[in-house]
Amino acid sequence: MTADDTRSDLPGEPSAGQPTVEEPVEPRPPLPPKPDQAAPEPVSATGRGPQDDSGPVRAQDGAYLTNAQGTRLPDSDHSLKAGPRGPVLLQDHHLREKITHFDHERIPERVVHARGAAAHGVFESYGAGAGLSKAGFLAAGARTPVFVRFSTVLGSRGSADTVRDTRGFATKFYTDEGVFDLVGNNIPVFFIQDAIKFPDVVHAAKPHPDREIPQAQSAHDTFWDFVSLHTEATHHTLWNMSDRGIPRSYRTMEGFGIHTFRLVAPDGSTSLVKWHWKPKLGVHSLTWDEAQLIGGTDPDYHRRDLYDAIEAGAYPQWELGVQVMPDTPEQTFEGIDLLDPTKIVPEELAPVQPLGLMTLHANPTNFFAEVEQVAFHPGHLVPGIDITDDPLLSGRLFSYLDTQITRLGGPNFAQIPINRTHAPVNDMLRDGFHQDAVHTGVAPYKPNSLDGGCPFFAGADERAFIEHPQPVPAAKKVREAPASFDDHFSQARIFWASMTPVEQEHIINAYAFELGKCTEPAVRERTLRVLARIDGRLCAQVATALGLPAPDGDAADGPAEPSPALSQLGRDWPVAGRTVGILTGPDTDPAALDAVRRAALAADLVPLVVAPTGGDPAEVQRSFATARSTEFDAVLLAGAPAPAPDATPARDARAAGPHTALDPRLALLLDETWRHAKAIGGWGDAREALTAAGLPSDGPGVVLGTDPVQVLREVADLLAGHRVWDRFPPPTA
Ligand code: HDE
Repeated sequence: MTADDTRSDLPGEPSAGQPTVEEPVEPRPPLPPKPDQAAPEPVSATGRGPQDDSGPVRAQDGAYLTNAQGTRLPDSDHSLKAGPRGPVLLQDHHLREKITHFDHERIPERVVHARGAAAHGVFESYGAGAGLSKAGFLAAGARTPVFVRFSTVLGSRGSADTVRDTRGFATKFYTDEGVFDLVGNNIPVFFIQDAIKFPDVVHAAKPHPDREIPQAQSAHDTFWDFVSLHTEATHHTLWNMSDRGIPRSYRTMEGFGIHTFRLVAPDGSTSLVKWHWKPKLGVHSLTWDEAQLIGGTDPDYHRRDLYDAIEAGAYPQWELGVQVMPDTPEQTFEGIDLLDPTKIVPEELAPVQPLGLMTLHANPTNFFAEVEQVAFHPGHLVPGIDITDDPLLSGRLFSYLDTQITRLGGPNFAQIPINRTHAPVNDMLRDGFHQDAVHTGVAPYKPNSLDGGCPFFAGADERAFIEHPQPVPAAKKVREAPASFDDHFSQARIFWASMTPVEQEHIINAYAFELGKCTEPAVRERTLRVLARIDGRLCAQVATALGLPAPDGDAADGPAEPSPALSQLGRDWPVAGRTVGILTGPDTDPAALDAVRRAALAADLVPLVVAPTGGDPAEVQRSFATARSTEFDAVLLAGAPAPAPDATPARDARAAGPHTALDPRLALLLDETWRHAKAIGGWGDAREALTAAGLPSDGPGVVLGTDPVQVLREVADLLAGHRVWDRFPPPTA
């Protein structure tokens, strides 16, 4: 063998006849961002921005590799050495710059909400809020750029998306009057009523400090120890144990501002409001089993779903709405204390009034620059939107600014491109770490005469933010909560009473799982006593699952009035954006496949063709090696999919019948699709394939026919209800 023969076996070396994949050698400028990925135009305090030809500040520029000072480099692969086999020289300033920068690439992750994904979009106002608030972005026809970050709360940056947890839903509106941040969650109530308890609840929910276990979940002793002792957490914990704790997608999550805010109208009148985001796709969740599978097979599930939908042009949309309550001195509504963040106002008492539509249409161009560095703050307010005295909100107004100073390395994080307001800034704030601005003038103070008195104060007529002069009742300083905050159970009971039987069953299973993971008997028993205050059956069934006696009696006071808006079931939702896996095999009729794909696209569904092996990505999007049922909202068996390779053994005894050798990956996919109560359609030999997989071809949610497009239509009708809920076993009494 010659030396040349050996070279052709090296990794990366093409062998004869194969296409060559080589690093390009001709200098050329970096690729520009795709047109639909443009970040909001930055207008910096330095004045540098899109009006300059220089492009975004500190972006990569020019065709040649340089050091950080812009000096071109001939090599970046070898350290400077005393001879090819000699020691590396300390004088290698290029090596030091490269490694030192790398050493400092990571910034502290967020103390909560570390794991997230985000997108750019636009908010278009209907004008319906113009009479409620003087905020310019709520005026009729106003279009405002937004950036939205979704997140889990407990896990660290690398944790899985589908854990049981609350989700963050934080929106930055780049309005003409300054930035407005609506920093909400997907659950409308919170664990605590006073910010001073936040470190307690977070310490309890985070992994145990000795073992750093478990990651990203509440199923452990310290969490349940805290929430069983601190019963104001009961309502939020119940929401977490419901299907809301495992959303199907960020696109199918509601968002809530939680606290009551005060809107100030152009005429100075005020109202108390609660913010809501309503997803156009409806509110859907995963099943627990799906969430577990995805945690292993695709931990980036939610992040990927958001990214892919936007790339595909299926832009997610939410309507922003408010529940409007009169601003009375008591700040209560129908007996509900509006300053208590553990309480909702049922939508049946105060309907959500739609104010505008948000569309997310562009993915971030750089995850670190945008998603990691974005800094939200409930105190970023604009004229027309003010706070109330909710004690949880007051603490947040302190916390967010404080945490950004550590996380983003100093007080100048508002200058980071993603955080820059689109309104002119003249703030007299100076210097500090990471100061990017070169301020002119000599008098960064007021009053001054040396800079001509600039900048000037604005009045209400010049759109200044002026705090609403809310009267403060004469009172003594106390460390106390009002008596109304003592009610920890009535709304948990409303939530439980509003769930359908299958949703209640999921809640029971969730408590049984979480408490089953607790090892301290006192924690389990105390939690059962809390559950008894919500509902006797809930308590008894969780107790049975744990092998414990249920505490005596249901101590709750009277039946609760359900709020139907709290249930995710029983409604038809749009099917746009839902994924349909089309399972094909060599015998699938291409004409039928083409017709179904077209019909699916016409219905705004996302068809994904799955074939035994991959293929041209335009034709086949998934192979049996990579596809899992969890990716699809429904599946179609396209004729005779996957007659198994001869060598493939039958899955098990159930795989009898014409398809004795049904591909085991297909059999597993069908089994999971069935188990997760998703619609299954098919034509041709689909019935045989189902039988071979051990599934009833006449069961609920199975649509078989001869016309593939008609089958798709019927499957789409089932998708409107999200799942085939009849497949879940009826709850035991
Ligand atoms: Fe947060 N929260 N929070 N929080 N929160 C943070 O700020 C805090 C609370 C929420 O995508 C932190 O920048 C306190 C309620 C979201 O970047 C921190 C209290 C709600 C995000 C912080 C609360 C939220 C955060 C951590 C109790 C729903 C992610 C990193 C008084 C209305 C924002 C950061 C993003 C993030 C403090 C309670 C929502 C430490 C002290 C209630 C969506 O500042």
